[in-house]
Amino acid sequence: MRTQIVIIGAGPAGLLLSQLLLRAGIENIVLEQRSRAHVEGRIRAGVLEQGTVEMLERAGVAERLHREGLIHRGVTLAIEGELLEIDFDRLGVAASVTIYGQTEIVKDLIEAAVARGQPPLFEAADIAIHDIESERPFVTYVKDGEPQRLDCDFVAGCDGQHGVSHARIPADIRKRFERIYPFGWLGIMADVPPCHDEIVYASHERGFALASMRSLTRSRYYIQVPLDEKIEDWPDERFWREFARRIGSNTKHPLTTGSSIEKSIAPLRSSVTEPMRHGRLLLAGDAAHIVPPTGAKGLNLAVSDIRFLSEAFVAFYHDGSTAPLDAYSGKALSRVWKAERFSWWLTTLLHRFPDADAFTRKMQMAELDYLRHSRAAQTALAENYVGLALD
Ligand code: FAS
Ligand code: PHB
Repeated sequence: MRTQIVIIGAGPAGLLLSQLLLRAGIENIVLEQRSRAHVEGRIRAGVLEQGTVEMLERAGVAERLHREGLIHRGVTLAIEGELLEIDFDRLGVAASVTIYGQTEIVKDLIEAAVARGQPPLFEAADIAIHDIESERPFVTYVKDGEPQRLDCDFVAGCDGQHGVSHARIPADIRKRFERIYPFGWLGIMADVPPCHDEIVYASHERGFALASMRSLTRSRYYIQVPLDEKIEDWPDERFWREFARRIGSNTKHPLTTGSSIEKSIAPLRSSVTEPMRHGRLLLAGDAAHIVPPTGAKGLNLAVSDIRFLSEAFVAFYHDGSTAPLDAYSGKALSRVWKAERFSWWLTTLLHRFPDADAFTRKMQMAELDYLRHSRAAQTALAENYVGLALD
């Protein structure tokens, strides 16, 4: 079988790329190793930059997002329980973020693909990428026990941090930059009203905490935990006690507790693979880079990669121009590194590092004090949080 572009991975990056290309008349097939139910059931991000909303509008899948998403024009820090409001409008940062679960974006994109009669090919096993240094690459996989082959012009590696694509960049060319953090996030989802009207990032002696939401009746909360923590050691009651101590009692609404509908521990790391292209293989999203979720950048970076990549493919197929494809890796990495820096900075500022000495702790407290009193520092945080302008 043949198509123009094979997309590996039906996460937000792969699904959005597929939708944009099809709307531009460019044939593509999405190969996904997991089932549709698994992909649609994964709980991940929740904060969308304005640029992400614009891309979902461009893809024609923003109708439910506009109906159900919550617009936030600020974010709050809780420093040892004392609140600091980062008000985007007051700081002259003319932007907002939208609260809408990544799970919902994935469902909307899959529904659009099914509606146009081109659903992702789920449960495709043993996917392998071939001849990316030629002009006739191909992908092999196994479906229902039958070996298959897809010939194409390009392969888009959108298969996340555990995918096969990034390793297809030759080892003597591939460079990986990484920082592993000595803690993880224990996240809980509960059908309880949020304790604050905005997202709250809490810096506390006992560790970081985050109060987020999915709607006015569903909250998403996290606490920093040591890397070796076991989820079974965290019954809901223990989570709620610890979360309440870290978030403090100054939030706008009292903390409503309830049974968790999801609870999991995710490790944190910063990681970038360079370059994001080799021959006819192009990487996008988590397949190329990982950020600690502190800055709410993971999903948004995936979308900005797809903006650059989809525009480059359109230029290739509509105008025969290869320049945007040749510039893709450099252009995407320029934005990736700025988001990596912001996510690393906010993680380093707000978390308790187990091996930190007294001086490091004093540096954190001094920077938090500076942030509290400096409009310039707050503006810098705000403009990074809402998403830097696309170059
Ligand atoms: P994804 O990982 O979402 O999708 C990759 C897809 O490729 C998956 O469906 C996978 O099954 C498939 N795949 C993998 N290997 C394959 C193979 N060999 N063949 C075929 N398919 C294959 N970001 C935030 O902004 N905020 C958050 O709070 C947040 N929380 C997160 C929590 C967790 C546990 C994780 C892992 C990530 C979190 N992220 C968060 C980041 C996350 O949202 C990613 O940035 C986002 O999913 C990136 O989308 P994709 O690049 O499409 O990768
Ligand atoms: C979430 O709602 O899951 C969320 C919000 C902000 C973050 C990370 C996760 O920085």
